[in-house]
This record gives sequence, C-alpha cells and structure tokens, in this order.
Amino acid sequence: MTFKNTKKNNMDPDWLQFHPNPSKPRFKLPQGAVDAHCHVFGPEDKFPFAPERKYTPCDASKDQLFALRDHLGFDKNVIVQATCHGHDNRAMIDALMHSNGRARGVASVGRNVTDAELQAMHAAGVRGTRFNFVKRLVDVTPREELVEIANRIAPLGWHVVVYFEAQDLPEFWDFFTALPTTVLVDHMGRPDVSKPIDGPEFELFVKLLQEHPNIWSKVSCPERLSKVGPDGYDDVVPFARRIIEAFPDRVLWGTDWPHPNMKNYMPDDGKLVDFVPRIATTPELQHKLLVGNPTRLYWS
Ligand code: 0GY
Repeated sequence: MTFKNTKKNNMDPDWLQFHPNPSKPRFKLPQGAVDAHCHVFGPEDKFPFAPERKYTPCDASKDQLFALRDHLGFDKNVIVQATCHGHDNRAMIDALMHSNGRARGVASVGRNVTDAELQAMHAAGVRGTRFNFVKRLVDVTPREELVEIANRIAPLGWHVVVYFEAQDLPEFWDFFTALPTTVLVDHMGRPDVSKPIDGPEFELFVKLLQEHPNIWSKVSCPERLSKVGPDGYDDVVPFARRIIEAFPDRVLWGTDWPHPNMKNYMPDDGKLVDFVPRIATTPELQHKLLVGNPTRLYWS
C-alpha cells in the first residue's frame, strides 16, 4: 500500500513520518486479530494538539489507520490516546465513532473529568485510561490524583494502562500493585535489552506479573527496544518470548503506528507483523496474543 496525501504540518524538524508504503506481511494474522496499541494524530486543523505537548507530530488520521489495519490483515484496533493530545480525547473518540465497532480506545483524563464525560467515552468505546510516567513525554501528575482517577474509572470496568521505563519500576511498584483495576503495562516496561534477561531489572518485571494476576503486558515495540535494529530485532526476542510463554493469557501486541518519536528510522509495519511469530511461536500462543486476550479485555 502507499499512503497518499500525507500532509506535512508544522511537525518537529526531526520528526519522522510513518512508513509511506508498508509491505504486506508474510505472516498471515489469525482471523479477528487486534492491533492493540496504535494512535491517531490530529488531523491538526480539526483536532489541534495540546498546548502542553512535548512533541509536534505529523498528522496521522483515522482513515490512514484503518487503511493500514486492512492492509496488514488486522480486524480491529485499540487506539491509545497519545500524549501530544493531552487530555483532549476528541481525535481518538472520533476514530472510535467511525470504526463500526472495530476500534476501542484508551483515554487520558484528569481529575476534573465529569461522570457524564466518562459515560460518553464508555459509550464511544473507551475501556481504559493511560497513566504515563515517561518524563520526556509528560509532566508529573501527583499520585493522589491518579488514585482518584483509578477509583472513578474502576466501576466502569475500565483498566489502567501504565507507561514507564524499567529503571523506574521499583519507585512505582507499590502504586501499581495497589491499583483497583486490571493494569496493562506498555512495551514490557521498556527493558534495557542489552542487560541480561535474568538480571535484576527484568526479573523484577517478571515478578510483578507473577505476583499480581491483574497485571498484563504489551509485548510490542521491538523497534523502540532493540539495539541491533530492524533486521530481526534479535535482542528483543528472548524478552518477549519469556513474557508470552510465562503469561500467555495476559499479553497483547500492537504496531504502535504511527510510531511517535522514532528518531533514527521508521519501521515497515508489514515487517513488524512478521516479528510476531518469532515471539509467539505456536498458533495457540499467536491466537491468545492477537485475538483471545484483546477481545476479552476490550470487547466483552
Ligand atoms: C508509544 C510510545 C511513545 C509515545 C507515546 O503517547 C505518546 O506520546 O506513547 C514514546 O515516545 O515512547 O507507546 O507510542
């Protein structure tokens, strides 16, 4: 496929646009597969970026996302609110409303969100809220505010998505493990894959999932984690395999299109899909990762 009319706005000078013509994956995705981590950006003239944002991306519209979904062979999407839109969830919600029920969303909300707004988001297909702790992406939100939000969304049956980096897990351990909902960790808690897989940092992450059956993990983003690069992301494989094989019913995968803040190269989304069978090595594991688990979390 080739993306047409990829409008350039006032994006950051070092911003890399998503791949213009992603290949067709060789791996045939199972029927009902869900791309459980992706974003929409703008379009800026309709859905302006937030004033407090840390980056200004290119536009990446719902129509482009849905075209990619069809090209890669996914059935559905989970659209995660990107930090460049702050707490203004309109672009993400607009995408959900135009998806014919084939997209669910994860919102970003502040303590001022009203119950009516939460109900409207739920009706549109939102099923979670994201707490982001990556300092280059967001300013710090006080913990008591996050606890308050978690307690407000729990009765809706929503979960909390958390994004943090491996070295910060000890600091967040007590907070994450006390949350009253399912907790879904982005990108395996961003391990440093140049460190040993049985070293203290990754062992702590494994322990988090072992001891807390309500904690799930996305095993996405080899393109962010790998030090060896796109010719196979070999260094990420053992980390993702370990999590999938130990917790096959609590893992999700997504493309992360349109790949915010990739600064060196832009991955070919077709090749990213071809990475899946390297980390989920049997049809049963692939089905849980791509169909069973996301369907249970977002569509039941
Ligand atoms: C990701 C990763 C990143 C960005 C965001 O919402 C965001 O801005 O999530 C990142 O820069 O690592 O999951 O998309």
